[in-house]
Amino acid sequence: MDYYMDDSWSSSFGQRCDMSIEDDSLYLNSHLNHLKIVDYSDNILCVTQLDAGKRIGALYKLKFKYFDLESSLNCTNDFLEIYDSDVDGMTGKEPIRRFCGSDAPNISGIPTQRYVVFRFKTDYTIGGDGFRILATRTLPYPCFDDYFHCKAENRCIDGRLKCDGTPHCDDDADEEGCSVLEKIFGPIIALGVSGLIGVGILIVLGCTGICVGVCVCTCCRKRCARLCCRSRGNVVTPSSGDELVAKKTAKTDQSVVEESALEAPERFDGPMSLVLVMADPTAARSPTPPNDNISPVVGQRPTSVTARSERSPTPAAQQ
Ligand SMILES: [Ca+2]
Ligand SMILES: [Ca+2]
Repeated sequence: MDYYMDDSWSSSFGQRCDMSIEDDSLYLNSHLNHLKIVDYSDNILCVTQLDAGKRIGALYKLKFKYFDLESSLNCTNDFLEIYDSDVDGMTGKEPIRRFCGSDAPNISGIPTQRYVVFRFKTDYTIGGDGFRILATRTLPYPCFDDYFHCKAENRCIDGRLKCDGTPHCDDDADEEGCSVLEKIFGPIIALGVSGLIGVGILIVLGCTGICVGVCVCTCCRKRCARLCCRSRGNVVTPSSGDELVAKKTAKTDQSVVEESALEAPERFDGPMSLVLVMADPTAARSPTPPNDNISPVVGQRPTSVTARSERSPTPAAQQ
């Protein structure tokens, strides 16, 4: 479960300023910033107490996941103070330590009593990523039946913390030997409500980005196709589409064929010209009519050959 020390939030969103919390495992955060993209607020003053419960020897074990507060001399601007006490509520004691800056605080050996109190204060300017603390309630060994023994520190934790996706023992022994399902759902459970909200926001943003990208690409393809057709001299209306473009192209090709047929006598080139060049010497040696020796290739366009032959008399005819 995640709790926050941002007094600008409502308690319904996990804010626990001036409150006491008793839980086997919890995260205490400066504010909602799991992705480290939002600084904590200015002018915060929040005090939160953790209660390890009535069982003899019950203590909280603390572990900083990250820590980043504005640095200042003697931590006078922004700071986090930690107290411990055997009585309910902070009663004017000196803190165990005051923390600021970006180095993860060394909190080994604290707290040593049932109650641990956090006091978070910020000034009017300059923020940071804040902090995120994993607090685990531990009991002395030997353990109760429904507890798990962390051998590394010889303390006991609630059995429900075994294979829940979050390492609680110093050697992570509570996350070893887990089933496949526990390994799949454990990290999801460990995200907590705020973590799941963050993941949901990322998924929505990702899907939105993909949809926008697809729309932009589709529009660009259509626009590029129109520009390409216009550059070839075709007339395309915005609503014509590919089918109309094909019709226009086919019509244009047909017109070219008809024009070529009309202009064929004047545009006699390629293989036809080659036949005429070779036919002239033959005509000089023999007065045989040219149509009798036309090759099959030339026969495809007999009219053109006849017309060109009449305009270009053979040397024999000139003599
Ligand atoms: Ca500050
Ligand atoms: Ca665990």
